[in-house]
This record gives sequence, C-alpha cells and structure tokens, in this order.
Amino acid sequence: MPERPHAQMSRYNAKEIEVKWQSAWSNADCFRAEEAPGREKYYVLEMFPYPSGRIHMGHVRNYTIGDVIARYKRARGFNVLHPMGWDAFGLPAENAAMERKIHPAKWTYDNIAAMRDQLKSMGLSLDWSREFATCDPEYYAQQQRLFLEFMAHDLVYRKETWVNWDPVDHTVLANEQVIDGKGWRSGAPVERRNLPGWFFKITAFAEELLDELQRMERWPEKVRLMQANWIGRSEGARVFFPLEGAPAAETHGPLEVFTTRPDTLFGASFCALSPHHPLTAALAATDPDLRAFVAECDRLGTSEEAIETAEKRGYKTPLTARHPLNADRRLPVYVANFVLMDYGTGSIFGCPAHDQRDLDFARKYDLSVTPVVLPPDADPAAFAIGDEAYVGDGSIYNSEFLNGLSVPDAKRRVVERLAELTAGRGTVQFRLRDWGVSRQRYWGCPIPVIHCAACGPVPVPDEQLPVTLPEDVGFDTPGNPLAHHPTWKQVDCPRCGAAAERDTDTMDTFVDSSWYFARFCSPRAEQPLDSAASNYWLPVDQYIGGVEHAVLHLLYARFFTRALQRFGTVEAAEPFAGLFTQGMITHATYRAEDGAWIEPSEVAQAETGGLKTGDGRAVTQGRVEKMSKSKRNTVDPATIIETYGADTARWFMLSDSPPEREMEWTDAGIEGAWRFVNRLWRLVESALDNLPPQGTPRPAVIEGPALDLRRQVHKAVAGVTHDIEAFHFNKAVARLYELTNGLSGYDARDAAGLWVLREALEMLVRLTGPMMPHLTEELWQRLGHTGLLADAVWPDAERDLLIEESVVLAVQVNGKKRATIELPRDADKQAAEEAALADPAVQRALQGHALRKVIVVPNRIVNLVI
Ligand code: ANZ
Ligand code: ZN
Repeated sequence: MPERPHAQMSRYNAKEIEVKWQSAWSNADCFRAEEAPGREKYYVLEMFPYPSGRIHMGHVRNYTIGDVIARYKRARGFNVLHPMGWDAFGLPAENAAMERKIHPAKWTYDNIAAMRDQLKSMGLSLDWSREFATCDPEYYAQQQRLFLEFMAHDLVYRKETWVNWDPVDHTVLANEQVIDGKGWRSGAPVERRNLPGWFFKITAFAEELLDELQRMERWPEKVRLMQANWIGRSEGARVFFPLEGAPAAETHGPLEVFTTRPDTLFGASFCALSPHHPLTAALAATDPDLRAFVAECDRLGTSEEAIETAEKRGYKTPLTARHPLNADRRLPVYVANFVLMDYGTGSIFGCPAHDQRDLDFARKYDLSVTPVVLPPDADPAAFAIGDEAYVGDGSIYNSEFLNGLSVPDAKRRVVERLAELTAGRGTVQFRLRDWGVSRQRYWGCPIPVIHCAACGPVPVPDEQLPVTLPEDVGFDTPGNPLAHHPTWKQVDCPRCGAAAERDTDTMDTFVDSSWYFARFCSPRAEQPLDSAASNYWLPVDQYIGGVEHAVLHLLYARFFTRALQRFGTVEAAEPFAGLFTQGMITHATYRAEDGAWIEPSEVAQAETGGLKTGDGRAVTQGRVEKMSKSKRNTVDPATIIETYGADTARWFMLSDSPPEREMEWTDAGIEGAWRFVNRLWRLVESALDNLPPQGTPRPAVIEGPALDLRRQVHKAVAGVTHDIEAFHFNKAVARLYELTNGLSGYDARDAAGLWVLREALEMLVRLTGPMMPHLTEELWQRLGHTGLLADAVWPDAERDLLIEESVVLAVQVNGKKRATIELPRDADKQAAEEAALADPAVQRALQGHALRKVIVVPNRIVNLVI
C-alpha cells in the first residue's frame, strides 16, 4: 500500500507523546516490583550514577541497554526488579563546598533532583519507589551496622600502614593522586606517614574469590582475567637465612624471604630488606646513613609503578646471611628500594642471573652472577649472562643435588629439602592486600567507633546508631572537618563511661557501592537487609556498567556478598550472575586556530565548505576520541532529548555498533534515527484507516506476497528475540529496519492481505517496544489496544513459518556420485559435510579412509576426497 503523502498526516510530536506515556506508566505503577515467591524473578541493574549534576552520554548508553533488557524480560513474563539510586558520597561535593560555599548535602541533593528528572525523561522502566542515595542517613546507618557486624566477625581490624600524606591539604592521597612525588591538588611534596586505619579482611577470601572466577560464565573473559591478576596468586616458598654480623641479627632470628623461584636458590648472591622492614628499623636506630637512605626511598611514594621504574638502589648493611643449603656461603644483606614491605615477607634473596631487577642491582653493586638454569640446547661451558637475565625454561645446573632437573621438578625437590632442614616451606602468596577504608574526609559514612584511652576502640552501641554527620562544618581549614569540629567527636566511652573520642574518619566510598544492590531488595528495612527479600531477588541476574570498574568495585562487591553469606544474611555467594560492560562513546574533536578545543554544538558549516564557529573563526576537525570535558567533544543528552526525544537517542545508541564496543556519536547518526522514528509513525498512521479491527480472526487462506510477509515477520520475531538475548542490539535494529523495508514495499490486496498487514505492524511495534518505548506505546494505542504495551507479553514466532525451503545436494566421493542429501536452503558448509558423512552409502564409499579434503558448493554438491 502506498504511503499517504506527508502533508495529510500529523507529524510525530516526540515531546508531547513521551511525557504522555511517562505519566501513564507512572500512574499505572507498572514498574513497581514486588516479591512473589513462586514467580520467576529477574533483577536488572545498571551501575548507579554519581550525582555530578547532569547525565552524560555514557549514562544514556548504560541505562538504555539496561532498559531494553528490563522491558524485554518483563514481556517474557519475569518478575523484574529494575531499581535506581545514587552513589552520593565523595570528594567532588566537598570540593564544591570549598569552592562555592555550598554545603555538600545541598549540592548533592540538588544534583540528584536534576538528574532524576533527566533520567525520567529517558522513559526508563524503573521502580522509583526503591530509590535511595548512599548519603541518606537511613542508608549509611545500615552501613554502620554492617561495619560493626564485619567487626564482630573479625573481618575488620585496625593497623598502621604507610600512606602518602599531603602536608598542605592534610590528607591521605591514593597512589593515583601522587604525581611526580607531589600532591595532585596542592603540588606539595608528598610525605610518607605511618597512620592507623581500619581494614577489611578481603584477603581471607582471596582463594575463593579467585576460584569462583572460573565458574562465572556470564562475565566477560577480560574482566575475569583482570580480577585474577589483581588477586595474583603465586606459588612459591618461604626460605630462612640465618643472620650474622650485627647485634640486631642476634635478636631477630633468621631472615625469612618469599620466593617464587626456589629452584634458583643456588644462584643467590645477596639478600635485600624493604626500607620498612623491622630489621631495617633496628639497624637504622644506630646508623644515620641508613636513616637518610630510608628517607630518600620514602620520597618515591608508595605506588608499585614508581618503585618499578625507579633506578634500583641499595644500602649495604653490616649483616650477612648464611645460605640455607650451604653453610659455607655468606651473602651480603642490603636494604633495597625495590623491595615492598607489604608483599610476601618484605625481604628477598636476589638471583641476578634469572631476575632482571636483581641483575641490574648486582651489576651496580658488583655482585656475583651465577646462572643456574641452562636454556635448552645451550652449552653449559659457554652460557653466560650479559645485560639480560634469563627468565625462560631449561634444566638446572651449578646447583648440587638439583642438577639436571627441570624447573618445576627442582622447585619441588628444593622445597622438600628445605622442609627436611626446617629451613623453609612451600607457600601460596596473594598479591591482593586487605582493603584500607579509613578516609580523612567529611562527605562519607562515619566509622561507628569510639576511641577510649582505657578500653581502646569500642563499637558504637546499636541504640546510638546512626552516627550522623554534623551539619555545622566549615571547609576553610585544610584537613578533615570532622576532626576540627569543636564538639562532635567528644563522647563518653560506651564501655567505661570515661571521656573518649569518636573515630573522625569516614569510609571509602567503595564501601557504599559494595552492597547497594542488596539494599535495593529491601530499601526501607530497619536492618541492613531483609533476608526474605534479598534471597528472593539476589543475585543480580544482569549487571551493566563500565569496564573501568572491572577490578575494585566488582571485587569489593563480591567480597561483601561472600562475607554476608558467611554471616548467614544472604544465600547467594556471588552478587552478579551476569555482567555486561558497555563500550565508550566517542565523538570528533574540533579546534580553533589558536588550538583551543571547540564544542561540537559551536561548530557550523562555513560558506567555503570548511568549518567555523558561530562567531566566524575557522575550525579544524581532529580525531574521533572518547567524549571528555577536557577535549570538549561532548554532546549533552538533555539537548538531544529536547530536540529529538528520548526514543531517537535510545534508538541511535543501540543501532550503531555492538554495545560492548566504542560507538561514535554523529549528527548524521542521530538524524538517521529521527528519520526512522518518523517513518515508523507514518507507516502505521497511513495504514490505520484500512486495517481490520483489532482481534479479527486469522483468515483461513493466506498466500502469495501476504504469506511472504508473514514469513518475514515471524523470522524477525525469532531473530530479534535471539539478538536481544545475546546483547546484539545493533543486529536487532538492523532486522527491524529490514522488516520496515519489507512493509513499505508491501501491497495488501484483499482482506487477508490487510489482516497480515495488521499483524506485521503490530509485531513491528512490539519488537521495537523495548528500544523505543514511547513511540511504540502510542502506536499500540492507535492500533486499537486498550492495555499498555509495557504490560503486553512478548510475541512468539510461529514455528512453521520459520521452516526454510529445502534443497537436494549430490554427494561425491573422489568425483563419483554416491548419494543425495536434503538440507535447508543455504545451509552452511559444516552442516552439509556432516549430513554427507552421516549417509550410509557415503560411509561405505569412504571405506574408513581419512578425508583429505572436503569441497562444498552451497545448495549443489558436496565433494569428499580421500
Ligand atoms: C628469588 C628469585 C629468583 C625471584 C628469580 C624471582 C626470580 P611474584 O611473581 O609477583 O609473586 N619478591 C618477593 N617479595 C618481594 C617484595 N616484598 N618486594 C619485591 N619483590 C619481592 O614475585 C615473586 C618474586 O618477587 C619473588 O621470587 C622475589 O624474587 C620477589 F630468578 O625470589 B624471587
Ligand atoms: Zn573506656
């Protein structure tokens, strides 16, 4: 049927129609989730946003993907939970407070209000009744309860550690905040300080967190690998070296080192201590030069990268270490800048021939280099180490009883011998460290502990929770406003009643996001979690977010869930059964002649064909890069939604590239999506007058072009269903374009043809529903339905319309025809080969010979060569 000319038809008014359906969903309360034991649930969650004030395109992509899944699963009959909240504590609010004199709470809640409206304008199928912000006292009160529960179960402890201290901002800095040894904000040289703080014992779960990764099939391989590397399991040994040569040696006992290469023990030429090893401290007490050396090491900062790239330097102590397998050998003992205190035992033995750091060190301090692993095919008399350590495989030599063994065999053998001599034992070492959560900040969850001079740290009694943040704080003095507050920290010890002080630290904001997904199950519960609710909803069936959270957030959430399972609070051991990480949004960059970045919205076409700014300056286009504020190549979702509506933005987000890849935002792309919206609108509008009423029974006879269209429609149903299940949204979109093309060329000749047209339009609308919910809801109504499309069930494809036409292929063996086989048209090569080989006549002709070659001419011949 030809489309009616545009003039006669109403143009699609996105703004009006989107608001109309948003309020219809909200009035019907469609997306409110309720536990329904016995009904199959599906929990979809996107990583909750930080309330920066405005949504960006990354949010649009993230929430569009999640919404497609949520709407689709609802239509498939699942009881869907799709909540939203705010990851609301953190430093930007404090910075805003300092710079603009707004209270962090006001700044945060204002931002939340603005972003909530923006999210609502996207038409997301969210259960807003469960909304919370992590800075709500109702939320962080429960987090304090959890903290105390972890404490009661011995999973929280207090210890002193070396931290980066900014002497100007009076705060601890993360390693990433130390740039060239200076604080990122203050620019002041960073100091190392030994500070007490609270730690979560995540290392108690290292082994299980690692092992379970192998079974997490619905997580991306690369994320699992990153977590495995982060947990970093190393098999090795602890080896004891008796010490001599200084008074400190007598009191200390043997030096215990951790090695992953005990097979190289005979190649040892020195031992080294971390600058923060207790033995170093003991020696430094009477050695000012050593103290100076340690101070110099401290200026390097604590990051592994800094330590890795710095020149290897050492300080020779008066100690010597006796080789555990050869009492006659004495090794010098150094303090070395590349030995970390918080890995292994904080001391090492150095084998320069087979470790590059040790080799650099040995060359610098003129220590012996004895190879003990001989590369395959190398000549033992001639093999020598130059500037490069040999880290490959080989057979052991220069090593007494280990000579001739392979590396793995030598590892086993030497560990046995060390055990016999009580000079060492095999161990497993993890790279993962316990999680330090104390932060000297205001805008976070207060740590619910009171420090008493007599009783030590005492948990705040339950009836005194929550410990709320005081509102009357100033941000003018550097440092932590909680510590400066005149009265807030002064309390009586809950145990002995003496005057005591609150802990003035707040928790790392990663704690807030380590259990929010569980809190969504019972957001108003009087305890952290309501077990019935969390056991019904957890785990999250599909979690969606950025790959930048591959390690910390996801690992901490896994740790929390395992701990809660251990306490008996939840049944699930893992928080996220499925994880999807979406790609970034990119955009072309633009610069003015003076090099300044120009926003895409300021760029216009010049008369000369080039580009210019609104005020006429010439503009050159640069590379397509990740949208970022610094390059100013961002596009504001609010403007896009204002201009084209949310459906158009959602459709473009899904159409362009596979969701795990980068997608480039272009004007042409959004325009194309907008054209499709209007095309769909016209397609339905122009047909409405002629369609049979909704509910008309299917005609008995459907043939010709009508039957062809039905086949196409039902193939699209099966295809789009499969594509959504597989996260191939761009393929689903391509199929819907194809179906639309098919419909545009369709001419309904009779009543049966019109019945098929209605079916096709309805299917098109239903399949497009999860992606463009507003437009399709409107079309659904115009097609005569009284219920909401959001509540409608997902269509099923009719099986017999999917069956392909079949073809007959000849099977030849060495050029001779032996059989014929029947296959669906366009069956692939493998299917043809399998069918040919399954034929008994072909089997006889092959006489058990191996196949040398298989040639398949699609739809015609399979030729087997033996
Ligand atoms: C002797 C040796 C010989 C080593 C050799 C390597 C090669 P991963 O794989 O990361 O576990 N090491 C141990 N503790 C250390 C610390 N606190 N700071 C710096 N380095 C430390 O690395 C383990 C290896 O790193 C250990 O094995 C040790 O050097 C070093 F041919 O011992 B090895
Ligand atoms: Zn006390």
